[in-house]
Amino acid sequence: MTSISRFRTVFVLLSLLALAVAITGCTANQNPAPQGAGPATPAAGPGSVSINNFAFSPRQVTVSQGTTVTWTNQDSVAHTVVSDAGVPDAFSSDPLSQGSSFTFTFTKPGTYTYHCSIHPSMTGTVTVTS
Ligand SMILES: [Cu+2]
Repeated sequence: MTSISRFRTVFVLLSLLALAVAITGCTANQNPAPQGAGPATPAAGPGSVSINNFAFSPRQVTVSQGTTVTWTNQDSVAHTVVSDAGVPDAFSSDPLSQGSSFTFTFTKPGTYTYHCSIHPSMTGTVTVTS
C-alpha cells in the first residue's frame, strides 16, 4: 500500500465516522422539548373576575373606563352575573356553566354592584374610574 492510498483509506474511514456521528446526532434530536407548557392561562388582572366556591373573586375590582371585565365560572354549579338596580349601565348574563365566561365593557364611570341571581348572597362590585 502506498502512503497516498493509506492516507485515502484513513480519510474515508474518518469521513464514515463523521457521517455516523452526524446521523446519531440527528436521531438524538428527533424529540425536541415541546415549546411552551400547556394552554396559556389568561393572566389575572383588573379586568378578570373568577367565580369560585360561591363567591366572586376578587369581590371588588377597580377598572378604568372602557375596560372589558370577564367573569369566569369555575364552580361546577351555574352562576349568573347580574347588575343591581340603579347602576349606571345594566348588565345580565345567562347562567354560566363551569368554565363559561361573561364579559361586559364598562363605558360609564361609577360604582356597579352586582349579584348572582341564583344565589343572591353572592355579590360583587366593579368601580369604574374615568
Ligand atoms: Cu350563583
